[in-house]
Amino acid sequence: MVDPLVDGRLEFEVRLAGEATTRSQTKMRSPADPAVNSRRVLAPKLEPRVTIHGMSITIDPMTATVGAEIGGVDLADTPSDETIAEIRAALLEWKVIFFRDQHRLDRDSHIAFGRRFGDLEIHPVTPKDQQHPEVFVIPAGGTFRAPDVWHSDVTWRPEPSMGSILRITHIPPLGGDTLWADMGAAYDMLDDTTKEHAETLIGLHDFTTTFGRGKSPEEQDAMRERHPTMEHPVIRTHPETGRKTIYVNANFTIGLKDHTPDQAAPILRKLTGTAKIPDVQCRFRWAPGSVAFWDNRATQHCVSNDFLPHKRVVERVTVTGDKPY
Ligand SMILES: O=C(O)CCC(=O)C(=O)O
Ligand SMILES: [Fe+2]
Repeated sequence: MVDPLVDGRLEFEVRLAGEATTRSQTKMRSPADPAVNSRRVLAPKLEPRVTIHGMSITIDPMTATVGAEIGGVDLADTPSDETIAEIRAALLEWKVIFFRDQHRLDRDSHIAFGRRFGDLEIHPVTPKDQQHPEVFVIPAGGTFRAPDVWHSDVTWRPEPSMGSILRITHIPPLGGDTLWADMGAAYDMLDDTTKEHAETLIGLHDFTTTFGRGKSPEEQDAMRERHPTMEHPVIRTHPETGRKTIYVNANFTIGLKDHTPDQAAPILRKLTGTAKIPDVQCRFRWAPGSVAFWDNRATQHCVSNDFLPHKRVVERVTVTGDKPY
């Protein structure tokens, strides 16, 4: 085992007062690099802001593996192709990235920014008359809860989302943080027997159990016809980093192929429960102008409803992805 602190393979050289900071390794490591599948250690944060030479953005990591705040970019200003490439690299490395003070971002520029990363999907529960159908509005308040079951977005699709970009449009006076879990780090924490077993399993992902709640059986049948239950590997390989991640979630994964509900339940409980381990999480406090961009292939997320009954509204654009393998 290589100890990154002992042999000097640090991710970053941390800036001492007044000194420049450089990144000691190339931006993307290949999946063959043993460091990719082991937990990475950052040097103690003497100066939290990491400035990378030759890059137009700043990256301020929040934990050792997941979450970073990005500075130096106005998302409403049509970032250059080079800046978009840097943002994409930061997303792959930190799995969820945050932008502050994006006060000029509106629905049009939110959509335009999202399109720089791929096609945007239209969520089936988006009201038909919405002028910007790519924007999925998620309101909460009173007794109406924000999504507080750990999940990755739209895993019920045949080709689920690559990433989601979220803008807060109504901030509650307190609380309402969102949490993300690094599902690659969660995979690493499994014992070898569980890893080997999980790799043989196929998860069943369903739209109707969440979005059809409270609807009649007939309506639910119609929904399921439009969005049939999907099969995805329980452990997927990230198509860009090669990282293995746990790809079942407590919201949309309703069972396991070739397993009875009783057989599947304890396995799914164990695997989905890994998102709740604090060591793999980061937590974000929203402020006016905050934007979050996460990789749905690498993370799961969950809102804390500790702000209720106050009002909280967010708007999401969702970049399409490819078939998990
Ligand atoms: O409201 C949030 O912070 C996240 C909601 C959510 O699950 C999503 O936007 O996909
Ligand atoms: Fe979500």
